[in-house]
Amino acid sequence: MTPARGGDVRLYRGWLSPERADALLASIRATATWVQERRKMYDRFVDVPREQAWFGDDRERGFTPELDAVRRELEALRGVRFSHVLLNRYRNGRDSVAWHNDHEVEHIAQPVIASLTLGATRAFDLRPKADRKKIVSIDLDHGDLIVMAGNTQTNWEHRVAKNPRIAGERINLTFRQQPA
Ligand SMILES: O=C(O)CCC(=O)C(=O)O
Repeated sequence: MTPARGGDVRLYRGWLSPERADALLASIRATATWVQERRKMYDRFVDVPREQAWFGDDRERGFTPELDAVRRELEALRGVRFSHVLLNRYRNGRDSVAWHNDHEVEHIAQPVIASLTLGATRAFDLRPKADRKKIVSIDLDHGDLIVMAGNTQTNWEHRVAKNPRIAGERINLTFRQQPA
C-alpha cells in the first residue's frame, strides 16, 4: 500500500503589508523574552540553533494586543481558533530548525498551523515522508503567511535549513490550536 502523500499547504504572499509587518516586528522585539533550549543529543546537551518565545491563553505570557489582533484575523481567515503562538528567532543564517513535523507537539489529528514570517527571507522546505528526496522549497519574505492543514503534519516534514550567506534576523510565528 502506498502511504498517502496528501497535505494542504497554502501560501498567502504579503499577507501583512510591509508597514504592518514592520510594526509587528517592532512590538515583538519590545515584548518577547527569548529562550534558547538545550536538547539531549546522544550523550550530551546542545543548544538548539535558534531562540524561542511563547505567548498564549494558558501560558505565562498572554497574547499582546498586537499578537491578539493578528490571531483574530487568522481565525477569521481559516475559521479555527488559535490558543497560542510559538515564536522562533533565527538570529542569522547559522540558525535553523531541522526536519520535523508538529504532530507530536500538538496531539491533534489534523492541526491547522498558521506560520507568519517577519524579517529576513529564508527558504522553508517541505518533503513528503513517503519520498524524502522530493523537497519543495519556498522563499518566505517579510509578511508572508503559510498555512499547513489537513494531513500535512502526518505525511510531510518541514525545516528551515542553515544558510551562511544570510546575515539578517528572521522571526517566525506559528499560531497553533489548543492541544487535546
Ligand atoms: O520558521 C519556520 O518557518 C518554521 C518553524 C517551525 O518549523 C515550527 O515552529 O515548528
